[in-house]
Amino acid sequence: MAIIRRAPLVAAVAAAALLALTACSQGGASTSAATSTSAATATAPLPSPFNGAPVKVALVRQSGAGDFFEAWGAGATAQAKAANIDLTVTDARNDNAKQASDLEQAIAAKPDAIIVDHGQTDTLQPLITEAIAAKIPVVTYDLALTDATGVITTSQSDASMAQGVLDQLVSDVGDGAKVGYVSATGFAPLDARAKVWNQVVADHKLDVVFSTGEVTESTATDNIPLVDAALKQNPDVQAIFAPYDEITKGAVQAVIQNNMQSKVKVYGIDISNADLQVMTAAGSPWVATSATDPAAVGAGVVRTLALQLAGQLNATSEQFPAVTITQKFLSDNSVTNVAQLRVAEPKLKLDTTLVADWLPAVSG
Ligand code: SR1
Repeated sequence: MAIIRRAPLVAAVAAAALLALTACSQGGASTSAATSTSAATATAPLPSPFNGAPVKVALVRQSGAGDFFEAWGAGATAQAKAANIDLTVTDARNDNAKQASDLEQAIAAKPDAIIVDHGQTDTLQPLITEAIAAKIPVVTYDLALTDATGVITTSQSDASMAQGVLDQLVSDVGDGAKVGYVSATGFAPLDARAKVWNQVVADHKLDVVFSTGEVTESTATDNIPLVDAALKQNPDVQAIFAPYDEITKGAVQAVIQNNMQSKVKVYGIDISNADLQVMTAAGSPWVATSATDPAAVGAGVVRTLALQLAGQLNATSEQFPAVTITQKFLSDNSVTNVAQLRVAEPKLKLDTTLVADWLPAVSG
């Protein structure tokens, strides 16, 4: 009886998870991750240096693959277009040596500015110092630097993101619960989230029964066997913290294929159309996430640069705020895609953040 009753749920959630994994494992453009953006109307003319020939900006990315990075890139590209920026994008596909070489070439081309999206401190710091010495303005996103002199740094509010979703985890499963952790080290946002995780584990005496995870060019798919093995060794685990949506999707799929979705809750970070399909599928173990709208963040990073070049930025560091979203919130507000989520949570649009009358936020 139990098996017959649960079968449609298993099928529904498994289908959603598999659809999401398929969407993100193909690389390149993904229909489920794609975010359409449109430019809001400026109410003042573009100031210098944007009121002449297009301003040349190099965007040097560690990876553009996966829902978050595709939507972020779409937002950055749309905002650049609206500000008369000619954006040249390189994607190192997680090859850190290639990202360093991309940055070297970008510096040699003497652009008006450079944006560096993610990357490893040791390979990129010397080149960023070189760019600053060459008087090329640099804005970073999600990159830890040992010397940020002259650099504008940006990120999401990673600590509050992790705190928000972990508060939900503790509220759901209680102090002392058996928990699993799926993440990777050496990525600035994941390292920032790990600090909060370690503190919450200590404060609430959580029993961490496994820690695993990796970031690759097929992160969702590659984490399934890791979490699958961890679940088989720790069938009493109650909750998993998997703080990057590609990893979250892998963890969810592993829970489903072990038929453990009624007893293991998954807590993630980030949101996309594909993620929402997984979260809202009947019986899904992914119960909460903390997220920004990645398209709005990509656009916000470009606006940070534009304001800096126009002499209108008053800070050297910007953090984009996130919201914590539960399955219940999605269900109560009938949200099944990012467009509906922006309506239910307008803060995600970031349309009053880092804007000017000549530089409105592009809207999703
Ligand atoms: C590999 S680092 C992945 C994270 O970076 C982005 O900022 C997203 O939030 C994602 O979780």
